Amino acid sequence: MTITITAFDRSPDGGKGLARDTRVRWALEEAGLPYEVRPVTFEALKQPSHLARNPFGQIPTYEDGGLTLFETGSIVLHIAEGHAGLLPAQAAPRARAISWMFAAVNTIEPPILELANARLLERDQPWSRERMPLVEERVRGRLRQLSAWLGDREWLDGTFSAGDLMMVSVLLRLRASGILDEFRNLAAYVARGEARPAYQRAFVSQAAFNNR
Ligand code: GTB
Repeated sequence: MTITITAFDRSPDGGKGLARDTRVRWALEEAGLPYEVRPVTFEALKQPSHLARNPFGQIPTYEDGGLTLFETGSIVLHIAEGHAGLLPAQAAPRARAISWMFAAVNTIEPPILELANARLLERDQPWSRERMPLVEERVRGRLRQLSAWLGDREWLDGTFSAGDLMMVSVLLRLRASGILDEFRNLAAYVARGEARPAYQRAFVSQAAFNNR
């Protein structure tokens, strides 16, 4: 049975890899798994057939035989648990890699999303300019801590793992703001992730999909 994921019929970024199907494509490429992509329009996202896959009416979802999953963290973990290369075999480093996956979505991603919302959705509000430095500083605060941990390590904890895949994916959303480049080791870390052949394949396929 071929794995099927869902993605925006046309991503608002026009194929820059920022929509969250890219991280699932990347995990599938790292694992060497073939997959199909079902496009979903914004209208179809909120229809019963898609809500049965994801109750929140979002992409991406993952289907394999009888199993349907939503939430990128859970999808990437499921892929990583079943295939070599994304999680260490030994119990302790494996548990630490999973901690980094949670850190990516629970600790680093929320202030980055807050910044994206402030810039995209709230910029016309009368309080937007006044609030922006506060929102940006929350992102910098987390990046300072992450940067201090990373130091001159290549990856977050030993070899590349699903923790790095999730963290790089989350940090990529920041690049356009310029804030990522304030942290030289984090910018280099993200570039190392993007240079992986599996990421390159995922990026090219989502771009081709969005420009089909
Ligand atoms: N926590 C969920 C997960 O990790 O799976 C979040 C999923 C999510 O936010 N999905 C978004 C979605 O379906 C797409 S990725 N939104 C439609 C809706 O909620 O109605 C977010 C996204 C979209 C577009 C860009 N872009 O164009 O730059 C970037 C990120």
